[in-house]
Parts: sequence; structure tokens; C-alpha cells
Amino acid sequence: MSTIRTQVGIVGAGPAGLVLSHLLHLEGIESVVLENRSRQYCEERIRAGVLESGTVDLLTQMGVGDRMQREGLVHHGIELRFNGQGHRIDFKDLTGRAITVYGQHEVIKDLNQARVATGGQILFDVDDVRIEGYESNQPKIHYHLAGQPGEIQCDFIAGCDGSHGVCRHSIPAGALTIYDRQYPFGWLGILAEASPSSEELIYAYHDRGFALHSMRSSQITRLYLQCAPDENLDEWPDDRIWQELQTRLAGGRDWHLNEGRILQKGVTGMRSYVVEPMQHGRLFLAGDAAHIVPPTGAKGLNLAVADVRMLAQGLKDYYSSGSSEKLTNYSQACLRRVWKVQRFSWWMTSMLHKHEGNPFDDRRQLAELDYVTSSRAASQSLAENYVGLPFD
Ligand code: RFL
Ligand code: PHB
Repeated sequence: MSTIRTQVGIVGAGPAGLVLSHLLHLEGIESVVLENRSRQYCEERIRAGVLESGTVDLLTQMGVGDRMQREGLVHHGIELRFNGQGHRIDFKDLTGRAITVYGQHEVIKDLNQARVATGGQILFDVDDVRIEGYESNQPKIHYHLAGQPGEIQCDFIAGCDGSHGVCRHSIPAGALTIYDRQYPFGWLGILAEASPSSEELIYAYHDRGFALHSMRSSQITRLYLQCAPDENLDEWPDDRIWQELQTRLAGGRDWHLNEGRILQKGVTGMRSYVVEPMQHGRLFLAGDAAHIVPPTGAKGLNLAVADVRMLAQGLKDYYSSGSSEKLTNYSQACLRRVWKVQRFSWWMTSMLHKHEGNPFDDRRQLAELDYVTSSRAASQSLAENYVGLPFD
């Protein structure tokens, strides 16, 4: 059996695990990352696309921002579209800040490359990951690699293994409180070979359901439609998808939606989920392993990055001065941001999706959109949350 000794064992090579590993490296702290998928799979998995300004700043300070600075699309606003009319929320005017559209898989590529270039250890394609000993001072991570058993002995374990990972589930159920809300809808997402039809993102509220126009580059559009959480993709041939997008995103005579070859299709359910506390003994949960937000606020990746920034600071203090104070406060400190982001993501989701039932709510939703787009105070509240609340 191979045994590796390191300071921090990290489960999961998503944004949380890789950012943590690189932040620790910059502080001279060793880590090993275990990932159950292949590097190629992780680098091709299409997910988030919007980076808050604080995330962009952090990635830049970490030295992994060069390509993002070159290829990322800086957006100074978004559009909210309802009753067929667009209303711009001007981030620059309202907050002085911007967001950057840069695919999560591109961030992953940049982070993998930086970790490998600086001698970082990421073990891809591992199986049967199991953690133990984190209630003592001798945490261990067991795994198999190419059929051979391995063990990592470490001081701390970071559970960065996403919403389906093993770390959260290994904590005794009685030690955690779970807050969970499922939504009665999901998103059907496509990636299309079509140039974006607008320079900025469009969030559209329509009687037939929500639609979102986003992008990855000047040639690739990313589009979403509100659908049932268990929508059957077989019932959505390309023509039907385009027709529905055309209807829901319709925005006056001067605007038209560019169509193109559909490169990828998928359905995602929607959930708001928080586990408290985000720590148990020497196991720290970060990112989707600890919380899930519905994607309407574009927050999941950004929140994962905010968690590990906090965790890296705690570990830095621990190794440099022996102080455990920040580690002890990790969960409480993260949860303040987590709940504000939960509130914002829930609010964006509720305001923009079509809910079954009460016509009163339809009118109230339209009034809310009217208010948000016509009151400076309300637009500013949306804008400051969307570009990202400041780090504490
Ligand atoms: P990840 O990215 O899921 O990474 C977890 C990693 O752990 C691995 N893993 C394991 N490894 C070893 N052993 C095990 N037993 C393991 N189990 C799992 C997994 O393979 C994976 O590599 O979690 P992390 O790092 O916390 O990052 C979270 C983000 O990925 C997520 O919140 C975002 O993608 C959410 N999200 C968005 N976030 C944004 O900030 N802006 C957006 O615009 C945005 N859009 C989205 C989104 C998520 C979406 N989907 C598909 C859920 C749009 C969509 C459609
Ligand atoms: C995306 O581009 O994938 C995207 C953008 C904004 C969101 C969610 C996803 O709110």
C-alpha cells in the first residue's frame, strides 16, 4: 500500500479543492488533492460562467489569472427582460464594479496547470475514497488508484467534493443540521455554436417560464430554459428548444436570437441547501459539499472560492503561529456569507421563474421586476449582490 504524508488532504479537484490547494502552496503549506474523475473530464465539464469581481481579483493575485484576463469577457451590466422589454442593470454605475464571463472549466484548466507547474500533487481517477480519524489528531484518507490501495495521512481534511461527495456523509448525522429547499422546476441548458445575440446576459421572465441568454465566447452561446426538474430531454429536439427560446427571449423588433448547432444539452434540478456547521473536528467542508444554491444568481463557484479563501487563512495562521482561532471560527464566518448568498439566489429564482397557480403571484412578480428595474435603490441591491458582496 502506498502511504503519503502531507499537511492538508483535499478531496475533490473542483474550484474549491484546486483554489485551496494553490492558496496553501503560496503560503508554503503542502497538500494532496484526490479526484475521482479524470483530468480531461474535469476540464471539459460545462458548468458556471460568471465570476464575481472578488473571485477575479483573487485568481489574479494567485497568479492564475493571465488567460482569464485575456479571454474573459468583462460585463458591466445585465438585462432583465419581461413583457418583451429589456431593462438594464448597470453594475458600473451602481457599484463601480463588473463581472467576468469565463467558463468554470477554463478556471479548472488554469488551476490544474498552475498546480502541476508548481509541483502540486493531484491524484485523478481515484476510487473508493473514505475518510477517517478527523475527530482525532490523525486524519486519514483511504483510496484506490488503478486497483492499488493508498492512504493519505494528514493534519486536516478539506471536504471539497461537491454535492454528491463522501465527506459530508461521513459526518455522524446527529452532528449536522440540514436546511433544504427543492424547487418545482429545473433548467434545460444548451451550449450552441452561435454568436451571442447580446453583449450582456439576459434574464427573461415569460408567461411560459424563465429563459437565460449567456455566453462563453464570441462564437459560443449558453442558453437555459425553465423546465420540469425531471424533464425528459428526448422530448426536446433542437427545433423545439430554439422555438421555445425564441418565444421566451423575444425582445422587440430590433432584437433577434442567433441560432446554431447545439453542442451540448442537459437538465439540472434546482435546490437551496445548507449544512451547519461546515466543520467537524479536523474535517472542513467547503463549496458545494456544504451548500448548494440555485443557479439564477450565478453564485455557486464564487461561494466555493469564498469558503476556501477563509479556510486557507485559518490554515495559514495555524501553521505560522499555532493559532486555531480562525479555524475554530471557520464555519460561523463562512455561514454569514453563505446565508446572504442563499437569500439572493432564492430571491432571483423566485422573481424570475414562472410559478404554478395563483394569478396574484404573477402580478406581484411583474410588479417586483418593475420595481427592481425602476428604483435605483432596488437595482443597486441586486447589483451589489450580483457583482459579489465584499469579502469580510
Ligand atoms: P464541484 O465543482 O462539484 O467539485 C467537486 C469535485 O469533487 C469530485 N468528487 C470526488 N472526488 C473524490 N472522491 C469522491 N468521492 C468525490 N466525489 C466528488 C468531483 O468529481 C468534482 O471534481 O464543487 P466545488 O469545487 O464546491 O465547486 C462548486 C461549483 O462547481 C458549483 O457551485 C457551480 O458550478 C454552480 N454553478 C454556477 N456557479 C457560479 O458561480 N456561477 C454560475 O454562473 C453558475 N452556473 C452552476 C451554473 C452550476 C450548474 N450546474 C450544472 C449544477 C450553472 C449550472 C447549470
Ligand atoms: C452561465 O453562463 O452558465 C450562467 C450564467 C448566469 C447564471 C447561471 C449560469 O445565473
